[in-house]
Amino acid sequence: MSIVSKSIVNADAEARYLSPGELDRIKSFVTSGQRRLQIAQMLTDNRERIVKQAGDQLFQKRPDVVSPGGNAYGQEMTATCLRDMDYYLRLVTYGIVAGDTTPIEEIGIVGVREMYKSLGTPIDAVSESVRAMKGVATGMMSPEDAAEAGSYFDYVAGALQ
Ligand SMILES: CCC1=C(C)/C(=C/C2=NC(=C\c3[nH]c(/C=C4\NC(=O)[C@H](C)[C@H]4CC)c(C)c3CCC(=O)O)/C(CCC(=O)O)=C2C)NC1=O
Repeated sequence: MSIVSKSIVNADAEARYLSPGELDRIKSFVTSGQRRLQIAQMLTDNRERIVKQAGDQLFQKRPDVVSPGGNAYGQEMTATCLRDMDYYLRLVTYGIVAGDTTPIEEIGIVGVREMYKSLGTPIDAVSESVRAMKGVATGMMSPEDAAEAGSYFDYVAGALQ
């Protein structure tokens, strides 16, 4: 849910008008809208490059995951690993557009620990891959955009630790 829908649901549950604090938060959401959409667009346009470069960094840092016996060993598994990274980059763009981590949480965080455990995927390495994507992606942005986008990568990386 975006901050707008969330504020309305909360206010209506108490049959009240939006509070000054809620209106303030909605105002900053609206005024940052153009910038957030541009960031999401930029990440979307550069998704292949971001995933590829961050994947290379991950496999250099964690050669175990692509070595025999590793969870991402072999062409097919490595491709699946990169696909998961692309999933998380996509979810980060959802969060940036919504101005809220709830869509990321609902689609990609709830239950994911158990899932990766059952697959034998080292979740700390998935978290590392998200940090690597943050580095590559924010390196292509202004400091202001990097701070905005970075917080969503941090949210995912933190949730996967
Ligand atoms: C959008 C929400 C969403 C997520 C997050 C998601 C993840 C997801 N990753 C999977 C597998 C996998 N995920 C990985 C990923 C990795 N292995 C490693 O060692 C690396 C650390 C890491 C890459 C960074 C691998 C290798 C598999 C295949 C494991 C297997 O089949 O044994 C699977 C099992 C089914 C499949 O292979 O597609 C799911 C459901 N699916 C979703 O719909």
